[in-house]
Amino acid sequence: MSSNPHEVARKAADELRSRAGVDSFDVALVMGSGWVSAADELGAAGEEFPVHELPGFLPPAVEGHAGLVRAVKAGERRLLVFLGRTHLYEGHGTDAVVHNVRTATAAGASTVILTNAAGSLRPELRVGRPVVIADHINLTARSPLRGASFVDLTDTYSAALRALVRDIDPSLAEGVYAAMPGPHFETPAEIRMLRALGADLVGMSTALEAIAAKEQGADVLGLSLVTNVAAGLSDRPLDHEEVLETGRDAAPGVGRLLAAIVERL
Ligand code: 6GU
Repeated sequence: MSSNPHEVARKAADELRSRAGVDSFDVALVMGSGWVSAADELGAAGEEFPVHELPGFLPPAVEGHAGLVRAVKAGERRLLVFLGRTHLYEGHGTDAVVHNVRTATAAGASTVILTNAAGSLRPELRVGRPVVIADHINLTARSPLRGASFVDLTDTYSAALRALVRDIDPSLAEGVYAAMPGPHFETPAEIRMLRALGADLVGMSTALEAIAAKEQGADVLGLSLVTNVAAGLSDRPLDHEEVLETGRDAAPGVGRLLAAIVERL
């Protein structure tokens, strides 16, 4: 992205609001691998179109990342739902990765819900279950911020939103998400390292978007769907198809959870 990325995000937000016929959005949701069909549970879908029609967005690269943006009305709440995201491993840099969040906050969203597919590092975090992200370890060696933007990441994943989710479903576990650059999965030795570092989940997204959302003053909720057990912790080989399949099976349940969360915001 050549010009100021925040400027491009404001342009994208303006075009989005005008196409959706909405003055301002309240909540943004980013639906990661395995979460896309869960979006259908959120409420009445309004305008929907390929996100790359907006300034600054790239065409999708990976199967299962639909690359659509949808306006949804859920009661009084205006939701902005991204079906798919740009990942760092696509090679377009951090501005491309967080352009969704910057566009959403520029369009008024003060709550950002980030969802993803993750590998589990703990036996209690079972395949097919959503896990509330308590914190992250950003191992991408990148930041979406530039210059003297010393954002406090103490409460990156809002304690209030985490409490709300666990009030809705007290059986949900919480975990620390390790963000890796990908696109390969980890070696068993790297998974042992991540466990030693205090991670419970591993994936290739979310952390940079959460940082960008905090820079804009938004409250962030992170939810991982455990789609597989990480390398060396099970006999099963890892593949992207397994990730998508688990997501499809879990979609109605996690969709109802999201709908319940949005209703109570
Ligand atoms: Cl095991 N690793 C990473 N980096 N991303 C994942 C994953 C594992 N499982 C789902 N996404």
